[in-house]
Amino acid sequence: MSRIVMTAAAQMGPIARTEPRTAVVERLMALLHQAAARGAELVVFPELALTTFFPRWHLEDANLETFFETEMPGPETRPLFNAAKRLGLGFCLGYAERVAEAGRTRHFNTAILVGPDGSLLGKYRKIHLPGHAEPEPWRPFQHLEKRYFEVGNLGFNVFDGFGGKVGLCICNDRRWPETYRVLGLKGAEMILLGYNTPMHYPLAPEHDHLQGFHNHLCMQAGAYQNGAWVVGVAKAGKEEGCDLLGQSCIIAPTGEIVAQASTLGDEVLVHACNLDRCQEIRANIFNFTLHRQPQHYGVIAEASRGSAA
Ligand code: CDT
Repeated sequence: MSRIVMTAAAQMGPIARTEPRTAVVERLMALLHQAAARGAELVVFPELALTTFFPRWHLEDANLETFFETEMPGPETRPLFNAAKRLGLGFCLGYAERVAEAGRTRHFNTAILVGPDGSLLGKYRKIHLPGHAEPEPWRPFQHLEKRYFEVGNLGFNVFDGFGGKVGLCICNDRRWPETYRVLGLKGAEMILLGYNTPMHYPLAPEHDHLQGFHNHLCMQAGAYQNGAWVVGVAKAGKEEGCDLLGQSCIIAPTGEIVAQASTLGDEVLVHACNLDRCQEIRANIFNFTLHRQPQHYGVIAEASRGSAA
């Protein structure tokens, strides 16, 4: 019998800076219900799905901290967990995490994987943080992830769930082949990720028209080269004056897009992902055991290489 995971990509339209968490959670629950009505068992939400994409502003401490969650679920997010459990749905949710750890307060850009029974199956803290640490007033908007978050300290991990092996990563991670390869080497059959991708890239505006192409290029390559399903889910649309890419999609292990969003708003895509299809790639063209030549790959993990701009 095939291992089918009915998977929903739950794209979100913009979230206003003033939109309360409770209103956002209502939207997430509406998406959950749509996904359940279409037979989903796993729902993937975007990166930082509970608030507007706040790294676009230089914020002082008191304002900044309002965007972080200190417990998950907390009072505002518990209804989402309860609804998912009632519907028998698992989900992947991105949020800003503030935690007391190693004797200090730490901030991470985090995603969790929750099982259909409400149990926490896995947690990931974003490793590739894009943007800059100091405010750069020349930009039309900031991208201060390097200021607001620490590099994730949990590594790239694969979790048992939904009858298979599920890997997590977040947004900018999807552009790096190392992300998929580490997850692939750990056996990921499905890689879930959310993103907030501005259409305008201030450092190379001549590439703005390629945002959609680069989005699919890297995720399709990651899926194919590692024989894994990839589910990429956007927060899309014009958010506080900033245009964010849509194009949420579900990609088969062959690299083919099998479902894609057609709007920039709240929208659900559902696909029956057969985890056994990973073997079409993993047992053949990318049979890691037979064909990898890691003795020639050492430079990839050398910290001193390529670190200078
Ligand atoms: N959220 C996030 O990681 N966004 C980045 C924007 C890159 S430009 C600073 C992305 O890779 O889509």
